[in-house]
Amino acid sequence: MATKKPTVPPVVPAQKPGRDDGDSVVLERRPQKTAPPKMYQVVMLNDDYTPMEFVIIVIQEFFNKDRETATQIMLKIHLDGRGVCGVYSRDMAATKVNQVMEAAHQAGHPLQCVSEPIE
Ligand code: TYC
Repeated sequence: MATKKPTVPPVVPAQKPGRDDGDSVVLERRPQKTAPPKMYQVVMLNDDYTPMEFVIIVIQEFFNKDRETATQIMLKIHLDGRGVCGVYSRDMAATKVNQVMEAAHQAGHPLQCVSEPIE
């Protein structure tokens, strides 16, 4: 029975990475592997029924704003229809949305809140 001689893989001559034949160093541009994490803004929406005071307290409590800032954000939402309460990682933004929606639901208010990727 004829056995086939195992073939030897071709030997590629080793090359020092990053050097060409001369003295110069060759820098290779590599595509970036990890993109910076996408950030999400938590946007609160206006409605005709949720009391202003409730919105101010929610913004203070869940977005760590002082009363003055929370009042300004609430008024912006009231006037423009929507306003950004904070910017977070995707998970943290989702948590904030859930916290706000849960608090509004518990209190019987129709307050709505969404998260949106930025850029
Ligand atoms: N428009 C509401 C009112 O007049 C107040 C309000 C502000 C409701 C912001 C929701 O996200 C909101 N009582």
